[in-house]
Amino acid sequence: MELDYHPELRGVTVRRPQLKLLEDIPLPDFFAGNWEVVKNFQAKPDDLLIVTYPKAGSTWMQEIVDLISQNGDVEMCKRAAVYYRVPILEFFMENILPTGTDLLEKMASPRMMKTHLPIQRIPKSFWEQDCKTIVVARNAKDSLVSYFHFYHTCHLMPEPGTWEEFCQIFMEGKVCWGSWYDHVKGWWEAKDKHRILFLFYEDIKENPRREILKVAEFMGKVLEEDVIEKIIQLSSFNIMKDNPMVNYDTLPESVMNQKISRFMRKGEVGDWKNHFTVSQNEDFDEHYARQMGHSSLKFRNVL
Ligand code: PPS
Repeated sequence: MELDYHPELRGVTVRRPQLKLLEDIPLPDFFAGNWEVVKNFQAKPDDLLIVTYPKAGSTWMQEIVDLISQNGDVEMCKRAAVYYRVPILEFFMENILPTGTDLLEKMASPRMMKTHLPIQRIPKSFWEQDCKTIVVARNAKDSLVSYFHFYHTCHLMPEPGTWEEFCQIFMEGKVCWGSWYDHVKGWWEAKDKHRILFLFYEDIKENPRREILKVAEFMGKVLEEDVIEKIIQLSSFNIMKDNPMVNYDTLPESVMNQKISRFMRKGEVGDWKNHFTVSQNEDFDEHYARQMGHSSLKFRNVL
């Protein structure tokens, strides 16, 4: 049954956006209305920023950091939908959903927030304030597959086109938030210049305890053993998929049609093998080598 979490959205029709270049980043056109505010956003020294390219596990990390900061208190972490507890900095859909920067203005410190912006478009106050940043990167093929399904489900994304067309626009960086390749390389190169914890989705899947402990240490939190166990459980795919405060069941079907595909879809490593044909995979690998060949950023082999 659909939740009525946003009564203000009853009967509202959401039009799919066009892509619009904001500076050099393709974004849903409606984000343009708040772009200047985002650029001039005033970070505070104790802000914690989560960064991922779309579909790399940002919601997972939002839930992990909130669980850590609330000492694993499950009820506290159900106090609101995840996008209220850890707002999305650049999100803007005037008169339809709450604006990221407005939510952050009203939030008490220490604030936690997420963004999908590439390094060169992060508001400069984050660097001036030397804020801590957690980056999560996910291998390109699984990100692409997840993004394709999400484009279908989420009406705040443009039309996805066919699978072949989507693969093409993904490789060309003509999707929301731009090029996966530039995004991950940009953040990777910045990781030693700022207070950045760089994590991989595949590592969190492999050993959530190890990676959650890295996050807690980075946040300066010491956790009791039973709290660590609780956080591992509560942030697992199986628990999160049934938690309406993180699985986006709070949004009506007009925004997120989860009958098409669940937001918490599979949560696996290597699902791309169920989507790529042999020749698509060859083309993708060739393009990947051209884009990533010179980078020291290596994703684990997910074959
Ligand atoms: S978004 O729309 O960009 O904010 O999406 P994002 O949250 O970054 O990424 C969504 C994908 O992350 C998966 N996910 C998880 N995987 C494993 N464990 C947990 N707990 C978890 N939570 C979210 C989610 O299922 C999406 O991946 P796919 O491959 O589509 O399942």
